[in-house]
This record gives sequence, structure tokens and C-alpha cells, in this order.
Amino acid sequence: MTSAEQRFPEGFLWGASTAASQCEGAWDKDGKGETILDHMTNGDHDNPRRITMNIEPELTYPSQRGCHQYERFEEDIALFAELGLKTYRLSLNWARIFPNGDDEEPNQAGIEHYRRLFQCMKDHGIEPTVTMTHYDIPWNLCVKYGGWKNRELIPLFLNYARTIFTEYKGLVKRWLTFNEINFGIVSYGECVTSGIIPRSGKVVMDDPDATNEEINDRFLALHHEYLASALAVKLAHEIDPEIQVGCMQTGFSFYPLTSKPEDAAAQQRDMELWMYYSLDVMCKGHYPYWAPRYFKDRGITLTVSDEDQAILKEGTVDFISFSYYKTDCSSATIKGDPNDWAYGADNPELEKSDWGWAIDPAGLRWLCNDLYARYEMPLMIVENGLGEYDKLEEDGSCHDEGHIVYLRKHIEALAQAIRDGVDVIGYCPWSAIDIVSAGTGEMKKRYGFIYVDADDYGNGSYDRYRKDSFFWYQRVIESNGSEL
Ligand code: BGP
Repeated sequence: MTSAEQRFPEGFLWGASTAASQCEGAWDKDGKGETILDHMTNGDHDNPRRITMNIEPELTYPSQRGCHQYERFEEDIALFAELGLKTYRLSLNWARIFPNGDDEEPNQAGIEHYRRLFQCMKDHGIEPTVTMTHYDIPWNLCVKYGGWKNRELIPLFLNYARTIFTEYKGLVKRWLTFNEINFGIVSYGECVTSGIIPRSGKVVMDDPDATNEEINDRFLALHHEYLASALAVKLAHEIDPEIQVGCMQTGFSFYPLTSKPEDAAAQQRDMELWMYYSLDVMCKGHYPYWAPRYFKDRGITLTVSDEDQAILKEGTVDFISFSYYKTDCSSATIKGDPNDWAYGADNPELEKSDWGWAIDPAGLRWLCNDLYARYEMPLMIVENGLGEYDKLEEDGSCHDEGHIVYLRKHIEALAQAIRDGVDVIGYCPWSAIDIVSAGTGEMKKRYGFIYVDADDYGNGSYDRYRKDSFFWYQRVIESNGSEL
């Protein structure tokens, strides 16, 4: 091998990702309780998903069926092994283990399901990377407690944490606490991460009519999640010192829209709020220096006791994981569409995906360097991909060149970051297999290496087909990233 080929370290974790609420389905099987995602209807780019208090038979709730992985996990894991995955990043559905979130005893059928799944992965030589909660908070915790704004969720989460760390000791060595926790500063995360049911029922990126009280609740909920995460990190290390626990952040990168000083200042503020706010708490163990003024100016009344500060300090994470799809621009004057996925001005230099996300491979190198310089912790990219309309041919092939081009460029950028000296331990594209989109609930927004024969309304055989990107990624992994 030439040095140009030795771009990825030995033992690099080539993987791929999914989330329980988007792939499992089986929403009411084997004692599982309902989650907030089970109450979320489908939508599309222009029509936001909605939360309904009751399940209405005439509406479509895509998370209830996912891509049927609950029943077909053995087939999927065998395909992932054929793909060559070193790690499969998946999430546990909290309501499979504790159906109501506050049950005294766990649901044994749920525990056994995941044990079979982890054993199957072990038999195929695939290490799990497991998100403890990926947008699927038990519905009872949303309705009865008001979600994470209620401090009582901390002991309930720890009970869940203790159960899964103990049950899967030896089977799972790498855990992530809360998926994309930093989304909690806006309406979208307030709903899906913090479990606060939106007043309007609509799941939008940022509700411009949010009241002061609602904004206050977002920061309060986040504080409780940070404490729960910190306590879970400590607990995991006590139960099994070999466990590594990471945080999981949305990889926001903002560029100043122009060279005006005001835009540079806007960019700095956006990065601080969207990225470093959560990362400072979870990696450094304290809130950023600018938080008191930010809270005061906005009437946010969060108080952090000495005891809470000590918990945050003792429970810092072992590594940083993040998703990376796109970048945005910051401007002192132009605001993005509050219904759009991220909240920034459009970058005129970048092309966009069919769902309007700016494609920016170079931004991945930028973000890796930026985060590593600030936190000096190993990084793991646990989501990166392109949502596309793929077509299944009659002979069962699927020519998804768009995915290959997108991933190739991002892997090249990652190789550059590694050469820069950044400690990157793994890369898990989104998604291992076609699953339901979190943002829109569509099945036709496809990211997977494996095509699933299903449409947005649950029609189809749900059979699996290897796409061209499957065979391409197989070679990437086999060659440890030297053949792209
Ligand atoms: C991330 C979420 C994932 C995933 C991905 C793609 O923010 O962690 O769950 O779905 O985005 O988004 P979408 O499914 O809306 O295309």
C-alpha cells in the first residue's frame, strides 16, 4: 500500500446507521408501549408531520411500520455482514423495554428481542453502536409528565439505563445517550428529543409564535437531558469500565453569508448556540461562558445548582458522535425558513438535494477540524447521506449513482480530516437500509444501501434488494477506504 492509500487507521469503524422508530415497525408487538413517534403522521417537504393525541384510523403513521426490521432483523444483519459492516449503529426503543417509561419492571419480551439482535450481530462479527434514545420517548412520559421539562424523567431514564447496561453487558460496548440532543433549542427537538407535544400539533423546525414559557421549557428540558446523560455515563462506567459513551449531536456548520463583520458575528453566535452549547456541557462539563447573558436577555430562568454542576462535571462523555448532512449560512439580516430543516440563509455556492439540503463535502473536513480543536476528543460520524428517489428495476437492481457520488466525496473529505490529524474513529452513513424519513415520514426519501420495496403508505412486499451503492461500499470497506 502506498501512503496515499493508508488514509484510514487500522480498526477504523466502517458502519451504517438506523433508528428504531424509523426501521423496526411492530409498534404494538410483544408488550411494547406507544411512543411519540407512533403518534406522528406522515408529511412531506411542504406539509409538516403532525402529532395526534389519539391514533386516528384514517391517517398514516409511518413509524408504526418502519421497514419491518423487527421481524426481519436476521435477514438484515446477514445483509449487513455481507456488506462488510464493522459496526451497525442502531437505537433501542425505550418503550419496548419500559412500555410506559415509568413501569416498575421492564418488559421481558423487549429485553429478549434486543438480546437476540445483539447476539445475531455478534455471530456475524458486527459490533453494535447503540443510541439509547433516538426520538422515541414513551408516549406516557409526554402526556403524564410533559416530557423532559419534568425533572422526574431523570430517575426514570436512569432506571432504563441501568437495565440496558446490565442486560447487555459484554454485548454492547459503545453507547450514545440522546440522538441529536442539540436540536432541543428549537421546536423540532423540543418535540422529538424532549417529548413536549407541540401546541399546534405540527412538527415544524422552529415555531415563530413560540411563547417565552415554551422557550424557557426547551432550555429546562435540555438541562434535565444533560443531567440524565451525565448520570448515565457515570453509571455505564461503574457497571462496565470497558463501555465507552458518546454524545450525539446534529453536525451544524454555519458559514458567514458575506464578509460583512455582522455576518461573521452571526456565524459565531449560530455555532455557539446550535453546536457548542450542548457540546460544552457534555464534553467540558459546564455551560458556555456566554449562557448567563443569553438567558438574561431572553428571560430564560434556568438555574444550575452546585449539585447539578458537579453531576455535569463528573459525567462528561468519552467521545463525540455527530450527524452531518449539510451546511448553512449565517446572516445578520436574512433568516431561513422556520419550517425548513435548518435555520439559516441559503448558500449560493452549493447545490441542493431534491429535499433542499445543501451538499457540502468540504464542510465535513471543516467541522471535524473545528470540533477536534475545541474538544480534543475522538470523533465518530454516525450519520451522513443523501435522501433520493431511487428506482427499483425489473431485474431487482437499483442504480443509485447519486448516493455513491455523495458518499465518495464525503469520505474523501473525511480522509483529509484524518490526515490533518483529527482522531476519527468511525464513519456510519445514513442509512444502512431504506427506512422512514424522520423529518417528513416518507419512505420515498431513500438513503439506504439496500432498497426496501415499500411506498409511503405501507404498500409493497418489503423485500430487500442490494443497490449499486451496496457493492460500492463493500469495496470501500474491504480496501479500508483506499478504493473509492
Ligand atoms: C437526522 C436524524 C435521523 C435521520 C436523518 C435524516 O437528523 O437523526 O433520524 O432521519 O436526520 O433526516 P430525514 O429522515 O428527515 O431525511
